[in-house]
Amino acid sequence: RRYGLELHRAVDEGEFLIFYQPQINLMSGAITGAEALIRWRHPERGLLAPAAFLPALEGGTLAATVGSWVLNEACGQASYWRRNGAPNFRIGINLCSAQFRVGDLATEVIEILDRHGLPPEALELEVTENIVLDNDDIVLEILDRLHKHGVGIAFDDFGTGYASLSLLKTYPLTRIKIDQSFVRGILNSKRDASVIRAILDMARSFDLETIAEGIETEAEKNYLQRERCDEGQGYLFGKPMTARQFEMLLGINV
Ligand code: G
Ligand code: G
Ligand code: MN
Ligand code: NA
Repeated sequence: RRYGLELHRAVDEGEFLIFYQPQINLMSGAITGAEALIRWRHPERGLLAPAAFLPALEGGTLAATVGSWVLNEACGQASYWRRNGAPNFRIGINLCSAQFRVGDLATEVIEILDRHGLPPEALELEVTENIVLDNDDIVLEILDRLHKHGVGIAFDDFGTGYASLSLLKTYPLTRIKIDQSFVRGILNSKRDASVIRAILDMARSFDLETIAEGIETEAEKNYLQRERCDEGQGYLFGKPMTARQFEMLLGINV
């Protein structure tokens, strides 16, 4: 199904919203932050996940417009939570290729941080291999600037691409997000367990933080904890949820 025209209306009418999925320190169990995940409250079709509409945005300036909205909205929310009971809260925000090609992303991000009084270390931008390979030079320049400013840069879906290793030495990364496909196999597949161990070893030697995605069971959590993965994200800790639901999880009364 194609949503081209409807997406313009969705932007104009404010039909997008953000869900938040908790990220947990695997040693202490404390919530360290959340990943912001966009949803579309479609007037007839109900709540849509990104897979149903993000592909239709690909490449267009509309993708950059929606991306800017997410940045501003999620940074505002994070700043609010930091001022109301979660002082160390960190927000993870996914970027898309179009955002690197339209306007000046680094300046925009810095302005958004200033606007909300959010310190740069409270923001972690998530980039995938696709983004990096699409636009190389510009992407590197923008990420370098943001990294120097103090913003975190996470390599999303790590391990699923082709060029992960060479990108690690080139890009100013601060964290690796281990893809959930490896976590899924942890307990049954020696190979997946080996992949996870290799990624964690490598992350340590590059001085990068780590987070494992898609943790669904206590056993998966325990395994990753033993392997000294820093953080975890997944249904075991919480599904993506509304800001109101997330506030209850944080235990803040607002
Ligand atoms: O929960 P989930 O179905 O929300 O997310 C599906 C995919 O959509 C993930 O790969 C995620 O990276 C992507 N995604 C979710 N929100 C955003 C967003 O705001 N911007 C971009 N570029 N991708 C997003
Ligand atoms: O940006 P990214 O592709 O990593 O977005 C995370 C995606 O993974 C979202 O679609 C989110 O809903 C999904 N997700 C998060 N935790 C879990 C989990 O524990 N199990 C499964 N199957 N999916 C998850
Ligand atoms: Mn992500
Ligand atoms: Na991911």
